[in-house]
Amino acid sequence: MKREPALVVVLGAQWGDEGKGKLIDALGDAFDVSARCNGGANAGHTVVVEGVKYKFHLLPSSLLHTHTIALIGNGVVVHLASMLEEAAALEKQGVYVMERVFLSDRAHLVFDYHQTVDGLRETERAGGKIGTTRKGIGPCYTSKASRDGLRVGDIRRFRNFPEKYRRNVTEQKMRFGNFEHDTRAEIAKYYKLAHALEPNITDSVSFVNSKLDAGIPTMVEGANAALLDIDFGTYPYVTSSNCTIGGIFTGLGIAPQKLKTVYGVVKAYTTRVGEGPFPTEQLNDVGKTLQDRGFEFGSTTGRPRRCGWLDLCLLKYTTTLNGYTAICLTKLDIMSHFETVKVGVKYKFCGAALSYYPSDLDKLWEVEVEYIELPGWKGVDISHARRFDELPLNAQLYVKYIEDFLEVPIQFIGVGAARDAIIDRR
Ligand code: 2SA
Ligand code: GDP
Ligand code: MG
Repeated sequence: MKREPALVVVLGAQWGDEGKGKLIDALGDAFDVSARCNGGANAGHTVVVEGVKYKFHLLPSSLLHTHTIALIGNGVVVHLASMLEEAAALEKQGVYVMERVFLSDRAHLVFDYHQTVDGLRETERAGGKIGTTRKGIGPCYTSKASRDGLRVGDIRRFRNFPEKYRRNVTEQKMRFGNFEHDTRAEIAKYYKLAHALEPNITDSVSFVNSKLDAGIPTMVEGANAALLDIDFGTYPYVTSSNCTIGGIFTGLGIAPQKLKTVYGVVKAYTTRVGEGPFPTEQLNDVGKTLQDRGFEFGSTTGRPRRCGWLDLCLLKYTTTLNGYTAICLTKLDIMSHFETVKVGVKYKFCGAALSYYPSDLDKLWEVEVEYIELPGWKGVDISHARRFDELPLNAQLYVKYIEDFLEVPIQFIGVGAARDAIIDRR
């Protein structure tokens, strides 16, 4: 692939699982540094190379490129044991990463008790569950915002760690009851981890900015997606980090002027895992076909993903939020199963068209979606197409319709899970 300008960001444009990992890997060869800025091991990014599947959760998906060094930024929440397990799984597949992974000393630590509390909170919510991944993400960001969190830097300067840790566990138990937790063993575990990970811990602000200032090509890997953003998503059915563009700057400590390219990753249809409103959801054969053909199951939890038609109202909103300079449209091959394909183009509430994306969930649960119907390309295998003009005319029209609606060029089109199953229109 061609060389890119110094700083490129890849962001999820819908409710996640758009295929960010696939694009990140496909572009990865052109970048020397790759950084995560938000979320934690709730993310699940799948990369397929020469028939082998690699899964990334907390570690950046660019790591298959052996020249890449990876940074886990201050905005990320890190469960160290999961990170090491993930690294070990990659090692079993022949990919050695830990010497190339750097952790921000400002990143907050996710502890096992955060994961326990995540589950207990979900049980408490009863009918109002969020459908979290139970990876402790929300409770860890809660600790961060309430200023009780422990950071990666705290294991380095271990002196105050045990006391703070004990206090936090006691507080959680006061709130959630006496759950099982071996505090002493955990503290000992972190003492050992501190030594093992000492070479990986860094001041990430100077780390990333020195690379950028030296013109070293750097990619930021957004995790989760715009409609899961804590501020702009379908709150409270969201994750606990900023998955939109602002999360790049607060999650890494870089200045916005340095950013030239923002790739929005858009799945050719829509999926959502977890609870919450989903206006174009298809609880019928269409949804089932998308789920089966697209193999729509969570990469982290294995949960089935809810499926529906492409929602351009949602995408117009996230285009405004994120300012995509270009789009990667993924899984176009999965759309080869329909006589006609529908695209949501307008939301109506009580008969009137909405001119904005509502924050009010009562509206979002109720909106009526107006669709346009386009001719399909049923039965045509597009997985071998590598140029736009190799796509059937109706598939080209579908792409052009989206491009015209969003007024953003679609520079990449995914036609299969494999690294090379992509049309690069740059
Ligand atoms: P959490 O665990 O607190 O972040 O959950 C809050 C909401 O965010 C959703 N969420 C996700 N949505 C899509 N994909 C995610 N990653 C995995 C994947 C999900 C999986 O790649 O498939 O395996 O289930 C992800 N992570 C968080 C979550 O469903 C809640 O709606
Ligand atoms: P992410 O969270 O955005 O990185 O996406 P996930 O990896 O969770 O889910 C996307 C799934 O679709 C993965 O299994 C990918 O291997 C797969 N995938 C990505 N792009 C394409 C594509 O263009 N076509 C097909 N058929 N699969 C794709
Ligand atoms: Mg995913």
